[in-house]
Amino acid sequence: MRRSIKIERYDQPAGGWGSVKSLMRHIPGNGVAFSGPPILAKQNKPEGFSCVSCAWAKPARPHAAEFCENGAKATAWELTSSRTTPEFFARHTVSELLEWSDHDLEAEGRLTHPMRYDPTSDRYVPVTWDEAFAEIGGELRRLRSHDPKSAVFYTSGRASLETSYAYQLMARLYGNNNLPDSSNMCHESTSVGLKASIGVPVGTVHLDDFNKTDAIFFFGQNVGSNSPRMLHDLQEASRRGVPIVTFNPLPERGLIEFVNPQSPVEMLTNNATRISSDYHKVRAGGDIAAIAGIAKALVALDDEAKAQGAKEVLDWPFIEQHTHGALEFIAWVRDLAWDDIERNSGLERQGLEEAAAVYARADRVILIYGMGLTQHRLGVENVRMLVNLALLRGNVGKLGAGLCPVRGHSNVQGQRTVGIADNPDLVPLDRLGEQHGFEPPRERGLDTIATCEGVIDGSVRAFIGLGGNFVRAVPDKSRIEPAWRKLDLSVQIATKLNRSHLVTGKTTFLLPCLGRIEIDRQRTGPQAVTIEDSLTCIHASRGQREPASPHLLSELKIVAEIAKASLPANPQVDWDAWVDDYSLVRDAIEQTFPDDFADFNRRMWEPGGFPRPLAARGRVWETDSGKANFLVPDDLDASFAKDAGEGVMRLITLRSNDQFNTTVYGYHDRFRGVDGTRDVLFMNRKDIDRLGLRDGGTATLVTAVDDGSDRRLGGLRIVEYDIPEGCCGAYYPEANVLIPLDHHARESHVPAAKSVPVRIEAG
Ligand SMILES: Nc1nc2c(c(=O)[nH]1)N[C@H]1C(S)=C(S)[C@@H](COP(=O)(O)OP(=O)(O)OC[C@H]3O[C@@H](n4cnc5c(=O)[nH]c(N)nc54)[C@H](O)[C@@H]3O)O[C@H]1N2
Ligand SMILES: Nc1nc2c(c(=O)[nH]1)N[C@H]1C(S)=C(S)[C@@H](COP(=O)(O)OP(=O)(O)OC[C@H]3O[C@@H](n4cnc5c(=O)[nH]c(N)nc54)[C@H](O)[C@@H]3O)O[C@H]1N2
Ligand SMILES: [Mo]
Repeated sequence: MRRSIKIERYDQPAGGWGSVKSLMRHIPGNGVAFSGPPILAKQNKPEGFSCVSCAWAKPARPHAAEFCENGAKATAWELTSSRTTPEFFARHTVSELLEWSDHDLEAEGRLTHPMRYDPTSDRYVPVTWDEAFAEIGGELRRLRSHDPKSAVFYTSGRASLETSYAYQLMARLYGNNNLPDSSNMCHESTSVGLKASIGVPVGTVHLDDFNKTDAIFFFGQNVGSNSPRMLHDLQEASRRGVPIVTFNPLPERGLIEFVNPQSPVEMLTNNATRISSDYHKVRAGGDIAAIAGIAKALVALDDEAKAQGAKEVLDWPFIEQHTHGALEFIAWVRDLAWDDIERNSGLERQGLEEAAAVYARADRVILIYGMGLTQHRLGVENVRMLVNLALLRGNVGKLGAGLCPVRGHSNVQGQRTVGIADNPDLVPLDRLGEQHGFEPPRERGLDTIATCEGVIDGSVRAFIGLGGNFVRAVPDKSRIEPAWRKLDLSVQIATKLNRSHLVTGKTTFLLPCLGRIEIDRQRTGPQAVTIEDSLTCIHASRGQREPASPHLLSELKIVAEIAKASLPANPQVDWDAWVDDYSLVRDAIEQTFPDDFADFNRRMWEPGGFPRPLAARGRVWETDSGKANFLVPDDLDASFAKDAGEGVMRLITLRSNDQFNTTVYGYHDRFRGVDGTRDVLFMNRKDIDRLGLRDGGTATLVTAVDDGSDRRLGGLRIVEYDIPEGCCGAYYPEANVLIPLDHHARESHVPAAKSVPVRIEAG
């Protein structure tokens, strides 16, 4: 379908009438069975359902409408009245569907029947659930007898704690820790980085801290599109006069100003609240240098204060009592040259000194971050560097202060909490084994990158996907897709059709499941599930809508049936009882993780959720040194583009305001002024001129890596944009073809999606 394209600078606040208009495009008339208010009124409420979009906290005292533009879009997308039926699959071959866009595939609506791929007709054909489970079980049993490590169990971060717990148990009973999940492409740099620095793999901030903070430092997260409900917390902080100091290469509207669409007064007067008080357009990959500059300026302020007999700027009592490695870190910072800091960060000394002055004046600082830090070669070091900054003034384990990684999928953090981890050290395997009567595998499993490598080299034979769009979300499409076709078994548990379902293996099943908004009826009645939000609070969620099709099964039921069909009988795991009554799974979770889940079945109903205990909040450091660690990075530049040579640009892969990961709701990136297309390349005016290109002209991106693969993405319309020189931006997942598989964060293996080295060719 041809769409008319409009590119126009957008300078309205986030929220406001723009969000209402954007929402209306996705509600009635659009094939959406959506009686707006009644269902939305239950969103993120104690007795309602947890939003299927982002993981931001759900307050104990919710607003009348506790949803945002994008949360409402996600709800509408799941509740669509369109259906992807067996008749649809009869009309279209898989080869034909492979030519469809991500948007058009999912826009066909909810999957209704279990389907099996038939290579002879190149079509999906209906299959009964019993046949599907029997065949999947047979194939998994056969593979297990050769090599129990040849199957992989992927999760996208949406499945509930109950399903996730059952799923990790299935993988371990099968005989491996091959549990990659979407966080391997996302906040794994956080899990690795924070664990080494402060002894917990998650953020330390609770919602209440926002009311007490004196300053917020905000790195590489696009709140306006990706966690809009957080804008309420930022707005309240801003109104109290709290400075918000932002580091982001792009002028993201949600980080600039906000009109609360739920406030009639603000809407009528268009009275916007400023969000960022200072905005530093750091170069992609330049955060280590930027933070080093702030730290250097803080050390200088501390020296000055000492010389004048004034109050010290660094929190020395905290540093001495609670940290390790401070002196080495401070010595490293002192030795850095401002020239190097400026060149690597793309920022000027004066701006960094001003940021340091704001930081020094505030007693309690919250440090927020997202993919702009984690998706780099030095993504883990980026996270540690932010911790170093926090530790200099004791901003961990103090009311109103702490680290706040903003998680992606609504339960991605919780999945890790209940054992979805390729690293078995993170799971109490002894207890798990004793509880369920087996000897858990101890060898490290495959993460997302290792899974891709295993698919390419043929050692991975089977892939089970609990949600998500693996093939589309990972790097290096041109290498992954052909290799995928050699898999013996590909099983995709999903709500909507996507590209991963079309890149088939030798045997391929597409199994449709209930979404979280739907009523999940089992033998003991409708079931509730639980999820953990970004701020480590665990909530109940109860489905509200009739299922999209009578043939759907719950995710837990599907996992249980696959487990029963593929594993040897085990009298200590009663899968059927778990499916009948999910509270029994919660009892099992409580038994495996007694500290986190004490009294789980009762506390899940607490308004606002119940927080997991976090040692670092109480300044107990579960690290190697027993202290919070200052860790010195070995490079100021976090990116792969560092040594890529003359003329190489840093490509930032971006989400639009009209997508949730690979789910493309539409073609309108309102905040960046792009309408009708996703095939754009954001460039700085000077780079456009220097390369002899033209605003509105067409360009091809070519990955600047000489490894024998030609990676390119053409047909992009050049859009002049306020982006640092030497950086450019294009949308994910389209740009994933450009990312080499081995370009990932060194320690966490998160693909380095925020500064891909590219050359730009005209045409
Ligand atoms: N509506 C909606 N909500 C979502 C999602 C969605 O796709 N749509 N996705 C969900 C998921 S899974 C996740 S992980 C989160 C993702 O949410 P974010 O963490 O916000 O991820 P991105 O949208 O990739 O944007 C990262 C931001 O980092 C900036 N950036 C890029 N490179 C750098 C850098 O080197 N340094 C700094 N300081 N900044 C940089 C970019 O300009 C951008 O503003 O959102 C979740 N919520
Ligand atoms: N270049 C680049 N690549 C990236 C990123 C980037 O910023 N740049 N971001 C990365 C990040 S942060 C992430 S998290 C990954 C995302 O990777 P994934 O989590 O694998 O992908 P999603 O797009 O979230 O998955 C969407 C699909 O999930 C299915 N689904 C939706 N709801 C449900 C449900 O309730 N149950 C089940 N079973 N299925 C459901 C639907 O079929 C839908 O098509 O992508 C990563 N890839
Ligand atoms: Mo994510």
